[in-house]
Amino acid sequence: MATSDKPELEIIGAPWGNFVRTVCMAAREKGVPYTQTVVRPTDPEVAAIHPFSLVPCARHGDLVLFESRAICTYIDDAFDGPPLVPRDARGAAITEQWIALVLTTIDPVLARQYISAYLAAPDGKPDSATIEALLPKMHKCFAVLDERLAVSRYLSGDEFNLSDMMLFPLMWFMRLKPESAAMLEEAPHILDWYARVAERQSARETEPPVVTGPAVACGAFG
Ligand SMILES: N[C@@H](CCC(=O)N[C@@H](CS)C(=O)NCC(=O)O)C(=O)O
Repeated sequence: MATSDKPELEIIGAPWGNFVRTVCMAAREKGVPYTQTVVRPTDPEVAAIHPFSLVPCARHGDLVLFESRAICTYIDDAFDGPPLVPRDARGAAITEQWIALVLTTIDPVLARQYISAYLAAPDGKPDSATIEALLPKMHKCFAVLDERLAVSRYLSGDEFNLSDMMLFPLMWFMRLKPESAAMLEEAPHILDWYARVAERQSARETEPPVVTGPAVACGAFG
């Protein structure tokens, strides 16, 4: 490893955070050892790094980073190991296209709005009008992904890459709530892709522990 003389990478955030898991998968796929500091986004340590107090954050030597895409770029470029994104212009652009779509359009609907509605509900039962209002946007996300994965083995083409790592932890959450689980059941190509990715060592080794009740809310987002 080119940076073996450097300190170990530290990833900050709990295993339930979907983008925390993305970064952990990226490190494992790259073959980069890391330690994970399990703290909530509300922890002062996170607030001191991320201007909006979000995880993941990371440290490597004197480098301190926030934002999952930036951390993955660093993991990919600073260490030896298999590339996480294609090195050719065409493959890289297609990969960035899907990463951007997950980060800017799919995650905001499925995680920040839908899953957060469940986590914010004191009894775990969100207001039905809130969920109803989200359903069309959620259907659109599932339709776009299922259509893509019908013609492409992985999100960006024939090979597994960082775009799949961006999406996979989010889809793990989709299995846990009723409306999203029902949409997944009607998305056979997403399901096939999910099964393929779930078999990877990086996915198996980052599977969040199963917990119930408020701990889920604490671990996942708050
Ligand atoms: N754009 C950020 C998003 C990070 C993000 O949304 N993190 C969630 C957990 S996966 C979080 O910290 N949520 C806490 C909150 O919203 O208060 C990234 O890609 O790193």
